[in-house]
This record gives sequence, C-alpha cells and structure tokens, in this order.
Amino acid sequence: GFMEDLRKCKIIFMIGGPGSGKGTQCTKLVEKYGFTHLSTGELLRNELSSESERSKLIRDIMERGDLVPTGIVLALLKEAMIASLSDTKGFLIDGYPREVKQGEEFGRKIGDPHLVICMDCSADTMTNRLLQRSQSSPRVDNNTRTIVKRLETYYRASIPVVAYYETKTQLHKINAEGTPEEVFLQVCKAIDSIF
Ligand code: B4P
Repeated sequence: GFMEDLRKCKIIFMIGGPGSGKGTQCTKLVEKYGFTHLSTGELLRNELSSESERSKLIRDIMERGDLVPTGIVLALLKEAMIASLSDTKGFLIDGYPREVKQGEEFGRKIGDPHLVICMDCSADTMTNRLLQRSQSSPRVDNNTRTIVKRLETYYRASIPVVAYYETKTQLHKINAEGTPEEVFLQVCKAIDSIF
C-alpha cells in the first residue's frame, strides 16, 4: 500500500520565502540526484486552467498573496506522490509546508521529512528577483502589490515552520543570496549529509 511504499522513500522539504530560489535549486537537484520534484505552487497553478469554482477560489487567493487552504494543497500533493511512488529515488517537495499546520497535517497523513532545507534570503533580494521575473513570466502573483503581501505572509506563517522542524528532524539553513551555482553547492552538501 501507499504507506508501506512510502516508508522506503526519502522525503526532503525545500522551504523559503517567495523568490528565494526554491524552484531554481530543485530543478538542479533533479538533474543531479534524479529525485521526483513536486512544487505545490506548480500543482496549484496547474489547477488554474480549468473553469471550476475551485479554480476561481485558488486564483483569488494566489492573486492576494495568501495561502491556499491546506486541505486543497495536501490533497494535490498526496495525489502527485501516489502517481510517482512506484519509481522514485525520493521526493523533493518544494513550497510545502508554508505554515506549521501544514507540517503537522503532513506528519499525520504521510510522515515527517528526513531533511528540511531552508533557503535564507533577505526581503530586498527576494523582491528584486520577483520583480525581474515579472517582466518575463505571466503569473497571477507577479505584481508589486502581491509580492509585498506574499512577503508578509511568509514572515507571519512560514518562519515558525523553521522552529517547528529544528528539533524534530535534520534542518539545514542555506545562504540563498549568492548565484544559483553558489547556492547549489551548499544545497548539495545538505543532501549528501543524509544519503
Ligand atoms: P511558489 O510557486 O512556491 O512560488 P515562489 O515562492 O515564487 O517560487 P521560488 O522560491 O521557487 O522562486 P524561484 O526559484 O522561481 O508559490 C506561489 C503561490 O502558490 C504562493 O504565494 C501561494 O499562494 C501558493 N502556494 C504554494 N504552495 C502553497 C502551500 N503549501 N500552501 C498554501 N499555498 C501555497 O525564483 C524566483 C526568481 O528568482 C526566478 O526568476 C529565478 O530565476 C530567480 N533566481 C532564483 N535563484 C536565484 C539566484 N541565486 N540568483 C539570482 N536569481 C535567482
């Protein structure tokens, strides 16, 4: 069953503020280690293509820079994990948990992660990166107002997640200010320490 197969898999959480480079690092990690990369932001953006009421709800929340309800996010995540469980080297979960409640739910329904990587980045750097991205990518949350709100949401809801895992599992803080290559070296060190 799901829980039995899952117990054989490593689970890594990649957390950090908006624009801290979670997705960028995960792409590089997939290339090097062959993990299954699941981004909750991406899973949610995929839901936006339908015309359903639920899709409208998700779009409104993302446009406001708020957090989508945990029930919706965790259901999408679990479904995606089940779909690739038979042939994975481990799950790299990007953008989850964004609040302590999400971590607790995941622990109850799936299990605690083996490693949490936390991307540390200043608000200035994150803002600049997101503004730069807004010139090339048409995302619903790529505007100044949403970016300000997303940073607020991060400091209020997601920073406590770091404290939650600090005593529970291995947590590695990464200085995410450097170039993607510089950051990647540190991230690999964290991964290599658990494999
Ligand atoms: P996400 O999709 O997670 O969006 P993100 O924080 O912007 O992405 P990331 O940190 O991966 O930045 P990236 O590498 O792209 O979330 C979007 C929204 O979905 C949330 O606001 C929320 O509403 C919702 N959501 C997601 N997960 C949820 C959950 N668990 N619960 C509830 N709601 C949830 O990098 C950004 C830019 O910087 C890129 O342009 C990149 O090229 C550049 N960059 C990256 N690293 C760099 C570096 N080292 N140097 C220079 N530039 C760099």
